[in-house]
Amino acid sequence: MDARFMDKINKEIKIEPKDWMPDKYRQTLIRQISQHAHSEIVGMLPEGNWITRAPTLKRKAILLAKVQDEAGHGLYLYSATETLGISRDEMTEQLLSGKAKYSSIFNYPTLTWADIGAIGWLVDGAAIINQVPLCRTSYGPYARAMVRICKEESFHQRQGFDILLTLCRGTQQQRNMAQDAINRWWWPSLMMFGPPDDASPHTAQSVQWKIKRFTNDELRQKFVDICAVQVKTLGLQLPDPDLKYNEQTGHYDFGVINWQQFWQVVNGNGPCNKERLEARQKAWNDGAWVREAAVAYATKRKEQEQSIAKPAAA
Ligand code: BYC
Repeated sequence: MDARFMDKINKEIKIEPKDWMPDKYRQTLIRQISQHAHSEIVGMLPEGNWITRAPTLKRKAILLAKVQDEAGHGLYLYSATETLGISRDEMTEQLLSGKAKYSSIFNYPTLTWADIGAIGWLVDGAAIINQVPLCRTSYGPYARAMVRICKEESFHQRQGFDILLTLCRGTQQQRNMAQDAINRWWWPSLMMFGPPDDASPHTAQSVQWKIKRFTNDELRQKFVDICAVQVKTLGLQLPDPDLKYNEQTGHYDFGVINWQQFWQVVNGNGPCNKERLEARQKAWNDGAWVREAAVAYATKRKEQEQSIAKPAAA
């Protein structure tokens, strides 16, 4: 069985829900896809914080649409995870108990409007670099969900860059705001790609199974190379004195990432971890009546259908 499975992986044949798969492959996918779904949903919180304070009606409508897109991404990803045999309730329980992680990036606060620009440019930009290869991931439902998600992410990235560009063409105070946001979001964005390859317990196996198509460090380097060029259009700087183009490698060298800070945030001690989980817990509690009503409605419908299918004997 294992050899047939690996043969399919090697031939780039997608694994589908009813196909045989090693239990560890299934568990890895449940872990990664559910954590990805949680990240989309928790990711709505820092941006949602600015919907009521967007500077114009147009910016408000765009931000509203973006945050709604993130909800949609979360829902496709929860559905893709359900095909692996875990329920939505179990996934939510894992998030709320702290067993399942969500992206470290969403544990930082959004202090000014420029943060919405920086999130779009850097956070969605990092998401695209990480997620475009996932359109070719070996598990069919995940790969197909990623195609649509990536299309929407590129719109998100463009809107973020547009916010920053507008600020940079404004007053000195606005340019300072944009620079300050980039200074705060740059290093956490690099951490989104996960720990360095030599400290990443899952990468080697996930690359072999073609769940991940590139390693964490490979994707991080791609991201740095792109941003180092794009920041010039803004006339701003990335907050890294060691950032420098390396003629020999053809890539940008960059400074040392504070991995201690990364693990602090991942392990629940970032600036907003508590607030984010409290918001999700509240949403879950407040939604209890909706879930109960949906179950009651479905039960009633089933009873009605059964009574139509089997009319009482005359
Ligand atoms: N934050 O062996 P590793 C978005 C954990 S949403 C927190 O490298 P793996 C967006 C990792 O889970 C962004 N935890 O793991 C949404 C593991 O712990 P567990 C989310 C992290 O899975 C709204 C441990 O560290 N994107 O883009 O091979 C608006 C060891 O790591 C992080 C995805 O989820 C982190 N940054 O690689 C805008 C994409 N990094 O699980 C944007 C799909 C690592 O053993 N996921 N950890 O307890 C992936 O590509 C991979 O799961 C990762 C990690 C590259 C993130």
